[in-house]
Amino acid sequence: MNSKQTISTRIAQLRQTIEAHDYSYYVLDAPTVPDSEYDRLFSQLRELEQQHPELITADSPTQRVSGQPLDTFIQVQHGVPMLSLGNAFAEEQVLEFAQRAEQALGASQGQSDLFSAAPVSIEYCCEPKLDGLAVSISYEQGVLVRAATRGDGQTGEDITANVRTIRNVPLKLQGEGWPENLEVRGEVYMPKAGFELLNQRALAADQKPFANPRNAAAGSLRQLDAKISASRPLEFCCYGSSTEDLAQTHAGTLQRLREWGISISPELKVVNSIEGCLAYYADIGQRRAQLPYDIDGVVFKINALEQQHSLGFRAREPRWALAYKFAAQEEITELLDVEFQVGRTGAVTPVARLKPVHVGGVMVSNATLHNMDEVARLGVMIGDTVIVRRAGDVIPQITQVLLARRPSDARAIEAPSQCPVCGSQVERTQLVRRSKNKQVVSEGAVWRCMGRLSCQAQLQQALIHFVSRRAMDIDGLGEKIIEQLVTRKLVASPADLYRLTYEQVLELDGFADVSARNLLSAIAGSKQPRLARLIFALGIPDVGEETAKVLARALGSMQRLQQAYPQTLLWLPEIGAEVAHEITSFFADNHNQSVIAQLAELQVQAVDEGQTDVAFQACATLAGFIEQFNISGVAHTNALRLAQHFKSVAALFAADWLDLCSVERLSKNTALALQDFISQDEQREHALCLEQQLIEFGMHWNCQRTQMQAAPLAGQTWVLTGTLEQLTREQAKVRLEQLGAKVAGSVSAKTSCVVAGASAGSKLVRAQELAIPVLDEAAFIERMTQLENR
Ligand code: 5U1
Repeated sequence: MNSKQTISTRIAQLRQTIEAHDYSYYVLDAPTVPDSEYDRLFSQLRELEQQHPELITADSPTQRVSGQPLDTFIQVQHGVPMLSLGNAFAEEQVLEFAQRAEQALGASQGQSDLFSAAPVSIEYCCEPKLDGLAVSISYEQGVLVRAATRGDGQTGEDITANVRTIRNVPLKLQGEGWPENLEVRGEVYMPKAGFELLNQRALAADQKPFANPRNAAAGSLRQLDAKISASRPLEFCCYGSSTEDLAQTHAGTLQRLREWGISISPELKVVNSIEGCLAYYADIGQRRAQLPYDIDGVVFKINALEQQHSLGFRAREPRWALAYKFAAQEEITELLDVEFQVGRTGAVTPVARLKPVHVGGVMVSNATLHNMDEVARLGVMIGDTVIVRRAGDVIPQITQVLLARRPSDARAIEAPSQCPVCGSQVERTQLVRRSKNKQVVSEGAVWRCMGRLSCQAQLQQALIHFVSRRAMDIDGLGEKIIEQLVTRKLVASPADLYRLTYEQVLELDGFADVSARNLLSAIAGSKQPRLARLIFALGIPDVGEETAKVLARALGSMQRLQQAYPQTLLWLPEIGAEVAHEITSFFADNHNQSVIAQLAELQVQAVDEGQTDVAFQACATLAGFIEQFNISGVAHTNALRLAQHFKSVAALFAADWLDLCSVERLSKNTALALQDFISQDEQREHALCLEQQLIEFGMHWNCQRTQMQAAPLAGQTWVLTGTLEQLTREQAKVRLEQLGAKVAGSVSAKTSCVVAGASAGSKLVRAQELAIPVLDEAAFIERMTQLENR
């Protein structure tokens, strides 16, 4: 064998191996090699092909994206028309469909007397109806040659270049026995997780997100530049073939297609009665929210092809198939008005008042608009015709505005300048984050009523939160009672609860002697909570139960928490710049200070006041502290040198020029920048105060840097999902573990963060349901690098 032959053989082997891995991964859903091994094979093939371009063939796995962008799509004629399906929306229609089929098949078998003949037995094949775009894909001699949209069923558009980029569509058929010409049909769709990521990226890049996965799939597939399709998480699911005689049943046909590498639905089920079909519908309907893709119903097909042939078609719909649709989850309605609701922390939230409409069987007249950023993103105005969507139990949402139907008198939605409940000023919140060691302040999406507890809405919600089970746990103080206390002006802050008298409670609706005494004793019994509960009960924005626990365990007292500088809080686990800012702003507020003072006067005091947990006191390092000053030339390495040299902030600020010059390997320019910095009284005072506070709070410099480095993610649990492209799973896991995180296999409420690679599925969906932070691979790598360089 000459070397050319050897290379050509090696290329063929590599292609075959990659195709086999693709088959296991995409069709069997059972990966056979780790991503790293797959990537290695792929790179080898690409390299060999680059060295020998004459050996490149169109069906090589490296050639999914090729060619120049098109000017327009070419029209193609479907050899066999692409049919549509009859729809059913109610059980009776399904039963009628089965009855018609039974009768027709009975008649064709010569059973003219329906009462004496044995019933015709019909097997049905049940499949989910994916909410995507119908396409046809043709193979000649096992090689993908053409793909087309459904179009009007007779003529579609040539989207071959785009469909080639879909990773689970084989460019070459696997196995044996496929016909010379094979045409498969199915749905191209975008999995929910991929859709979410795509939209997150669009939002981050200030681009308009897609309204739903179907629109995203359609927009991604009909791209003149196939490179754009290639960058989108599209998948294909085959539901049939126009090629005859592949098997005797529909399920058998799909099974053969699967053996040739074509992806079919894993939810396929053959049942032997129409009741079986109805049970399938109920089962899938229940699991619908958990499926990794959107479906709008299920499809029942008579399984035996012979029976299908004998039933034939009516107009352009087969008599042997039926789509049983779920009640629509999206409807069109009108946005009548927008009202603003005030929450516990004063957040003023826009709520859409809609012309009532049935969505998925439920009458909807309100929808959430989240915040003013969402209003701007949707570009919605009062009077607009909008699409409202309900998914599962979540609050209905407006997903799209039908701009073409905008009336001339549509009104803009504006955040109120005064609170709709108390009339106080409404201010836009600020977002504080750190970037390159600098504090960056930008405008937030939330508008807040500044009335605090003088606002009835905030007071009522604050009290409901204060007494709740996970806060002060005061039994018997339900929402209705709180409403009475507020409207009768018996309570103006949580502290007032502890001042209620027997006579006052007795006068409330529904109270008598015993119940009044019970309530007062429940209130009195709550006076000594644990510190974490008391902190949580205060309702500090962004401070949930977990953050309250961290604050309590690290600082040990309400007084320390009130005095803490934001820079001090930043050293604590899981507290970022924004939360630190919220905490310090909360305690800077006179009103809040007064409530806390009153609670203390009323002897509402934590039982564990003064107790700190060393494990929770993050090890502040002097080097990290110096790095935060953001002095020109003083990044990680020089900060370490300065820390080793001076050993305290006080010593650093007392340094003179000669001292600075004696720091090992510090450039003159850096020494000059440092001299300038430490000579500023304001900086010195601030730094010394911070140092003193950190030491006072027990977070002094005597921790080793290694300890500090070992645990920036200590206590956190991360989950890796989907395909990572730049790192292997193992590499990602090792990096996380080195930073102190645990890596788990499933997502739960305890998960700290999810890293979602390409084609991430149910874990990503679960994370989104639980509002757990999700990073894509690029953001993950950036975060790891940041933490590793701390
Ligand atoms: N799952 C599935 N979707 N779907 C759509 N099967 C299916 N079959 C179809 C269509 C239009 O048509 C065949 C019955 C021809």
